Amino acid sequence: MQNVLIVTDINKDPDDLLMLIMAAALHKRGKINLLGVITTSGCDSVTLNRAKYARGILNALDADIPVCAGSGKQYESVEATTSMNMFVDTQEVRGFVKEGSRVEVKPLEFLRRCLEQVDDKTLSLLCVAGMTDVARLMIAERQLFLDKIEKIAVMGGVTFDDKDKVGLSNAYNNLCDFSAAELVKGFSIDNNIRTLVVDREAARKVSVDIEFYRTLLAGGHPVGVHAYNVQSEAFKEMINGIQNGTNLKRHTMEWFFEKFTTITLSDYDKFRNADPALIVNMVDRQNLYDPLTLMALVESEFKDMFAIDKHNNILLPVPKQIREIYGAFYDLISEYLKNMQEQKSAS
Ligand SMILES: [Ca+2]
Repeated sequence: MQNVLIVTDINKDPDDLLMLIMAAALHKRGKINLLGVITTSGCDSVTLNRAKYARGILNALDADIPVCAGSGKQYESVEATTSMNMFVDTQEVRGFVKEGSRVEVKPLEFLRRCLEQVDDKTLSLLCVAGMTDVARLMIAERQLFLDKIEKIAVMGGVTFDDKDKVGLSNAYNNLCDFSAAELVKGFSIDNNIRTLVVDREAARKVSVDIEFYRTLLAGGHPVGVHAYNVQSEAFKEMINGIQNGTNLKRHTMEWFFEKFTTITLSDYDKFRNADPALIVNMVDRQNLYDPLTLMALVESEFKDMFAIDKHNNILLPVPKQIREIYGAFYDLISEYLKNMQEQKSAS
């Protein structure tokens, strides 16, 4: 069985949340053995809140998985620090945080224990967040890491120069801690670790629409309802920012429609004062990012759905069977939540 350890920065965007639901579903179906979850990005109090939140979500999913808060880190860029230290604390999130109060706080100890409990070369590492703790583990427990880790999947991005030398793109997860990302990349290449990198272009090939979230909302499971709310709040906030001019300059209404919908308009100005909820309803193209990276990692289940490019020892999975990927994603998450909700109402 494939043992899986997850590094996530859950909170704010819905894709870490969907990835976590999917991981719990795969774990419950016996497709993977989810060993643990570690939360990174931001100062100590933020990684701790993320950990409690993840633990609360897993509790609500009836998945008793150990969770640990990763090392807090101050980042060089002020902008990065500000955005990473933001923990969106809605009433719903606070409820999950409260439910998930029992988490661990010593990341290196936690990771070491996860590695020690598995057979050699059976552990897969999913990195869908900054890589501070993974880099620290590579340094502190080099041999243990090499003995136990079978492969790594990263949501990020790499570049290749004309000699095929690997560099890092400006993907968010790289920027979170660039030196850690450099170290992880170099270590994986030097030691021939099977490394799968899912980049933005690949992630763009599979997207979800508002219907998916409506299904979760209608299913009534608290985590499904929460996923719906997280995504609509995140979009509403983005639209508010565009309408009030507080977002990045390049984030215009036209940008929003181009990125998140298949709709092209001749005039975007008419949405300048529109109700954000109305615009959210038009979203039909939201990329899968983190869940897609998990699927690329669980090759026993999903390998045939991807085409894999190989460049200087780095594997670049690109969605090939788009409809099948979306179908598997949709079924795993909605069926799992639906079954749980039905069992709950029956008892
Ligand atoms: Ca993430």
